[in-house]
Amino acid sequence: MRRNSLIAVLALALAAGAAGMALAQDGGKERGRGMMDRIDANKDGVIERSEVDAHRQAAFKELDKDGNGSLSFDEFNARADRMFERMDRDGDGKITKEEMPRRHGRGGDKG
Ligand SMILES: [Ca+2]
Ligand SMILES: [Ca+2]
Repeated sequence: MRRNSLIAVLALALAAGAAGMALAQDGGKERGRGMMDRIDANKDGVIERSEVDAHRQAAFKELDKDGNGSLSFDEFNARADRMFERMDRDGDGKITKEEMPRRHGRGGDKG
């Protein structure tokens, strides 16, 4: 299942990139806001270090289904599968260019 793990890595890289972009970019306000709402636990409109840490821990905990403090391939992959399903909006099992999350600007192909 080599291809699956590649997809998992790609999907996670994409998600991480998208999240970073949403936070960094003014244009992505809508997306950034959703993200911010999730992280901004006390809803004061400011994201503190502790909130980021808590969010990260919660995200890890959610992935770590058996709670052993580390992620197995299956645990890691479950996340990628969900991400894939979310991206594959028409559910045909393929992600087309149109279904790909938009990257910043045009031709911004860094990373
Ligand atoms: Ca685990
Ligand atoms: Ca599709």
